[in-house]
Amino acid sequence: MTAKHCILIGAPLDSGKRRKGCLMGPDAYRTAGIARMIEELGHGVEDRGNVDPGAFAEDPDDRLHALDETVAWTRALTDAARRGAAEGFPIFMGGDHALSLGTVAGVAAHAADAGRPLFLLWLDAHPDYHTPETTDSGNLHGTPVAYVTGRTGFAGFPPLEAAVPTGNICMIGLRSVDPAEREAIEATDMAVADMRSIDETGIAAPLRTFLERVAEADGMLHVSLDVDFLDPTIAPAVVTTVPGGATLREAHHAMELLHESGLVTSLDLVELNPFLDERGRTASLMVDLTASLLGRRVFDRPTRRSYS
Ligand code: 6HN
Ligand code: MN
Ligand code: MN
Ligand code: MN
Repeated sequence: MTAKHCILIGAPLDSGKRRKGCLMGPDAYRTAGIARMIEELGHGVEDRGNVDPGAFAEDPDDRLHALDETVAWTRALTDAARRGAAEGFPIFMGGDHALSLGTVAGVAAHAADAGRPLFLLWLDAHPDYHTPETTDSGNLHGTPVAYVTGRTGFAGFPPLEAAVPTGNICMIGLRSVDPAEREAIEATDMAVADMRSIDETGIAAPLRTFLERVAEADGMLHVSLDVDFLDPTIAPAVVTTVPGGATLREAHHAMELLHESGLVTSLDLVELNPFLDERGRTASLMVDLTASLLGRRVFDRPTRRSYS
């Protein structure tokens, strides 16, 4: 296994929706031992602390929730991600999914600097493909994929340095798609494996197909892992729970295939709301999944710690 230089970047962004708690995510991952786990797997690890979004205007509470705050985070995270991707393997500890407006934009800018295509694997119950114009909820955590693919409607957001082509995106785990998102997705060449198709083929088939394409293109690969990709019975600490999600083994299997591929170059851990957790089990599960992605094998797994 090639050792990575992992760079932990905290993104306590909580502006992408109304219900609070994701701001505690980075410290929950630290408490669950993410740095120690990475070291134990033989990688280097450096915790850069939390990103600061700088100044922003107070939310006037109009149709889009906390727009100015999310714009400020997008700017700050784009910079942090661009630098992090140039220096190692960044792991963005969220924070809600609005953080991916910045992390994916920054990683895409780095890939363009490096002259390599960026691919994006979206592991989520939701496609997060709304624009600020199509969202019904006004919650910007439902918009990052639209932003990073260069869709219009993002007035006020920083212009993208490099867009991710929709053909370089694979979404796995979908089971809650709004009508406007469905229509927009169907007009693209995005690869989509919803839970129905995972029932039919298993989770490995669509992932292997996608990874082959990334390898052929010598691409960089950003993985965005939303807690609600997982079934809420194993991962309760998230606001947007949707029944019928990935099982423990499906999720680990996906991470194991990602590790084996050697293709992943950056990772988002998003939507963890520690306020809703049960004895840290969701935070610990997200750390365990990250361990599988970084090379922990079934035979090497430690006996479960304190959560039941
Ligand atoms: N997430 N489609 C819904 C909305 O409000 O736009 C849910 C978004 C969920 C966001 O998964 O990060
Ligand atoms: Mn508001
Ligand atoms: Mn999401
Ligand atoms: Mn989601």
